[in-house]
Amino acid sequence: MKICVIGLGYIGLPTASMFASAGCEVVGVDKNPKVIDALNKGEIIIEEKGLAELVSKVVKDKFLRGSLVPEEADVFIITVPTPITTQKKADMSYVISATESIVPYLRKGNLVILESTSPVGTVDELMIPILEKSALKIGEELFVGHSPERVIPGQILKELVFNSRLAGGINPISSEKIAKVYKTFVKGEIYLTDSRTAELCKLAENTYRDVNIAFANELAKICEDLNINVWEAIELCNKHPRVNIHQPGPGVGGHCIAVDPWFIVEKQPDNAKIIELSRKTNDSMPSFVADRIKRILSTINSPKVTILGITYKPDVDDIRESPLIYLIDILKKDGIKVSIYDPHVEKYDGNATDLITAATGSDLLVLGVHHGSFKELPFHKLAEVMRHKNFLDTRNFVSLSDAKDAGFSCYLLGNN
Ligand code: SAJ
Repeated sequence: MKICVIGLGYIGLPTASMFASAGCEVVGVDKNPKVIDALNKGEIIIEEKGLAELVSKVVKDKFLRGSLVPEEADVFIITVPTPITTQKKADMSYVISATESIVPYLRKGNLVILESTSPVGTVDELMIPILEKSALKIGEELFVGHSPERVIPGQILKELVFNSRLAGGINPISSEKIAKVYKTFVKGEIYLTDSRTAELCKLAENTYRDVNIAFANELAKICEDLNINVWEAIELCNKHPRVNIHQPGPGVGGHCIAVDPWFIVEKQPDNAKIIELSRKTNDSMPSFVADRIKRILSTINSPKVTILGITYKPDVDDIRESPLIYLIDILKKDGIKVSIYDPHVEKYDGNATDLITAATGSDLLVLGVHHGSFKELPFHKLAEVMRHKNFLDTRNFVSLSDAKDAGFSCYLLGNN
């Protein structure tokens, strides 16, 4: 089976590689010549556990190759970005151009699968009219559907194989064909449904998480006011066999949880009230943390803050939609000097080369991201270089006793 994968990002490249490792002939298509050049040398330009070795093998064994343009194939899989605009609307331009790019190569019996997370109606209302330009009968000569991924960065290769998946066709035969294609490497259950249901499920899965994080963040605000430690309260609530309150934090980042709920709000603004309010609650956390920082520094002239971690979640290099970037902007706009240290991020303006350099002359250390390497911070060394010894943990991650032993005044998000 020959497969053409359009879009070689965090999802497209691992997916293309999994099909290639299952023995399919795979052409990976991307507009970025750097991605294609690297791929055809068997190299990658994104960070994901195990991917470099896999890509190098399947390219060497000639199961996977890169191309700037599509080719005829049995199956076309679209894994391009679906970003959000500043007006919180879905930017479908990449899906539209990817769909248009494959039309000249479509042949009778082909299957087109959209993997990109998309608003409900993308397959039947947006893609089908474009695919009809192939003059193939949709659902009879050309089969189409949506099969969203459920993988988490850092675990992608394992979860691509073992997570269950939806096969959402525009008609039952399309769903069957989608399921058959993924069965080449997926060991998880594959559930048949229609394209609109599959589109909604992907969005609902991530929205479920965003709403529950918003509940935790709202509890953090309530507990600060009631002089309760929210982390202790949530831990005790979760002893209940049917309660699973999520974790508060400085906000919700990434190109999934922070984005997908807006795709539902856009289509259903009158019904998606809890969903919209949850998004706004999570997006309020950077300024909530900034207010706490300003209270801590209120007696210090021209204060300097050091932010530890700027990625959207721990132990990744991805800063997309990171709440810490928003927090840094708010602090800088308020005239507060900010230094940054994140060992997972190679290139970011102001990212210090090491922790002590970042903390030198600082009045407050803020733990923004709970990277494993921040679990044991050298508080005694930090105390020697900082101007004031204040520490704010926004993730309840670091043992505050170590900081207190070194003479730090300690603060915790969600605790007064
Ligand atoms: N976060 C919290 N509190 C929590 C959990 C997460 O503040 O209790 C924050 C994180 O710090 C991060 C954001 O939320 O900023 C998102 O984190 P995440 O752990 O949800 O990670 P993602 O976005 O990489 O992965 C999610 C997953 N979706 C679900 O768990 C329902 C993953 O399975 C999806 O495949 C992925 O989105 C996606 O690509 O859609």
